[in-house]
Amino acid sequence: MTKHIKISDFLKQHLQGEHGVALNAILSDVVDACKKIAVAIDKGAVAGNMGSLGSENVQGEVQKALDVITNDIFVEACQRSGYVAGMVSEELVDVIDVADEHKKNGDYLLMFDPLDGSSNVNVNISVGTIFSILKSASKKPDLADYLQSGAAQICAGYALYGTSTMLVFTTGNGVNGFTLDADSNEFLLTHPNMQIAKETQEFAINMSNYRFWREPVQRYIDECLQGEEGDRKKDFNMRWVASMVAEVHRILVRGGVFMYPTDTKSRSGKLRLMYEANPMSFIVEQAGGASTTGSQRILEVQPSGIHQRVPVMMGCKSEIDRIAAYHQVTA
Ligand code: AHM
Ligand code: MG
Repeated sequence: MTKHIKISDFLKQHLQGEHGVALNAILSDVVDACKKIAVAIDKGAVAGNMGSLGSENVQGEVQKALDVITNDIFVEACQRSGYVAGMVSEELVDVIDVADEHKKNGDYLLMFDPLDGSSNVNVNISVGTIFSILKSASKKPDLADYLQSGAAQICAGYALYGTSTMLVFTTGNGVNGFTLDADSNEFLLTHPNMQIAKETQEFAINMSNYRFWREPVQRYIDECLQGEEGDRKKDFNMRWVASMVAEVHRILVRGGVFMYPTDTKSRSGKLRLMYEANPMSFIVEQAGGASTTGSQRILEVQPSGIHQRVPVMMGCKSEIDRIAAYHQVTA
């Protein structure tokens, strides 16, 4: 059997330079958090994790929904290193201050979505965790310190809780994927230097929103659907998992594009810039792909709020360039 490198050894070997020590510590905590989240998800209904907030189980104990459980796991694990000055979670309206006992000299910011695709939980389909690390200008960050464009990220990654649990991340030097080995409970490097295929015949979009999309998106999808007989002269396949992590992972492994564009129902798009679109865009670009709002590279969007939404189109570079060009035509 191939001997795979443990993630802890990989971090020691590969994280050097200005952020090396801090990133090693923060990522080690992220690894720990994702392992714990994998266990919580895996237990599912057996642990009573599927209930909604406020409901009671048969013992009269209040059940906690998995999105709250996973948020608490992530915050608890990731404040320990002493390098994190503050966090932002999809689950919490305000920024999260690091507990006093963990406050040291941290000046890094951690943005995360602890359970992406959470509507999949009750039907036992893949979900994920997404994270992004920024450097703060201050050890006591205020809102302005958080509002950095995605180009400033020093690390981004996701965990995918699928048929196996994987952790994929970049620090701006390529993308590497690790699979959780159930025997040793270690993440092992199984997908070194992940690259997005230069050509594709697969797209992922929620087709039920077709009538709400803008013309450039309808045009792109229409052409894909015309297949061999249309201008594209090739047939396209479609996938929709309803979990961005699973869609992006599929694109890293076998190519494609993922789209959650703006539409007349949600004029800013559905997905969140700082802990969904930005980290995934950083990974996709580092794997040779591209990412756009339609009119702008996502990593260059200047955020105005920590929970800001943004239209998202990412994946195979030649397809994303085509989609951006269609937006130019109608701009
Ligand atoms: P969530 O963070 O509340 O789970 O929402 C984000 C998810 C993405 O993972 C996924 O791409 C999208 O919402 C699915 O949306 P839809 O309900 O239109 O299928
Ligand atoms: Mg999400």
